[in-house]
Amino acid sequence: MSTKITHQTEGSLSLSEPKQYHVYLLNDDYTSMDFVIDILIRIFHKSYVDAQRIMMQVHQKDRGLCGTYSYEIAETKVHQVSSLARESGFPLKAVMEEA
Ligand code: TYC
Repeated sequence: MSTKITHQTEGSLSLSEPKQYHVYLLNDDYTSMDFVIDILIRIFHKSYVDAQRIMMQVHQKDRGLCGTYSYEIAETKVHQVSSLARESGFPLKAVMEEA
């Protein structure tokens, strides 16, 4: 992802940081806790202890932050969660939101 160059009214250039996106896992009643922990380790590179903590937060509070990334990386993580969940027969979903 390249840094955006915007033109200002004075004609000078300013550099702005590319936007960042939070990726959250959503709770549901059917996905197993072990599968969610596995996703957090494999897709979001969490330790077992952090994965367990994030999974429990989603279970109790309905969503939990998994990481913050550029648009393309966040979108890829959301798709990876969907396809691994679908393959395993779970309805697990991830969503992204501008940070
Ligand atoms: N609520 C699920 C259960 O009781 C566990 C779960 C946790 C599901 C986190 C999704 O993102 C999730 N089996």
